[in-house]
Amino acid sequence: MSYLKKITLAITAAAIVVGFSLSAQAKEWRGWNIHVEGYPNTIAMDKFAELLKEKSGGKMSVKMYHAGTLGSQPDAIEQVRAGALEIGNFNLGPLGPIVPEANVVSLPFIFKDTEHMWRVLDGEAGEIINKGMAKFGIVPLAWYDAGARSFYNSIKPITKPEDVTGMKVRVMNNDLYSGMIAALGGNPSPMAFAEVYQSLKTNVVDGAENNYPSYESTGHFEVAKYYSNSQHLIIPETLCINADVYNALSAEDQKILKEAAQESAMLQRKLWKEREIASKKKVEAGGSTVNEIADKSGFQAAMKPVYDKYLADNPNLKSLVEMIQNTP
Ligand code: BDP
Repeated sequence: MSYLKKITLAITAAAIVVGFSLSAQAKEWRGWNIHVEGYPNTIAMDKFAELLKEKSGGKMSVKMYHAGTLGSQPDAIEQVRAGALEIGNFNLGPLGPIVPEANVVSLPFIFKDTEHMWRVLDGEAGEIINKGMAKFGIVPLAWYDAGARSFYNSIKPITKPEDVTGMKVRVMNNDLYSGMIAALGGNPSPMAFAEVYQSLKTNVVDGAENNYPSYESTGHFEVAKYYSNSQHLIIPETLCINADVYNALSAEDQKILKEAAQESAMLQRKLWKEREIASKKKVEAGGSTVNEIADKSGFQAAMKPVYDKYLADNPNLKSLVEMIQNTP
């Protein structure tokens, strides 16, 4: 073989190898997360990215953008739906206004406790919620724990529904939450998560509601000292992917993706339990007053208009509500 021919062959072979590996290597996805460094979700999402790369031999990879650097949650949900972002960790609260089935978890007191929520999500009701999300362009891969949300404010401990009367309370963007505050006689103020600290500090709002880890990680406990354990909402979070991206994957890659997500969720749930305890300790040490509400029946009874409105808007979802209520 002539020298020239050898060179030509070598170049052709190299080009084939380069071309092949370029086409096999998919583009790096982008993942949205609202939480800061060290938060259970942040650690679990980084773990997901690591596992995905490892299990797929580098074929699938995602770069995580934490602390809401890619924008607010309602915007990020739209971006994942549109495929401008591929991955997100979303609370089902802000997803609810888009996906009626997913909104069922935002009915106050629908879950008895977190264990009840897992049983529901692992059963038929969970399937209905999953399918609901897929219809709107989002494929859920695994569930993260977000504990229970309770009220906190800068005025006084809340022990009965009337204590909320007249209070201006920040809620996530979802009519069910505005209805919930209104049903207690308060003034709901829907607002992005990132704006809550300043609004509490400057008394634009009197209070808000969240779980211990978020009350602590955001510093809200520094500016709203009364945390009252109402536990009125137990809302799961989903680690999810854009549906078109998911559907374009091979069955094998979909399996790898789900495995990585499940493993990350197991880690998140373990870290969550630890963080709930640590955050409660931290806010108490920081001067917050935590009170229990032994009898929540007044709060529960006050939620009737919220349920009535949801069922009037979604008559077809009555059976889903009952399915959850009847899940032991
Ligand atoms: C936190 C959720 C986060 C929400 C936030 C909020 O993890 O997704 O954005 O509450 O209240 O508990 O906006």
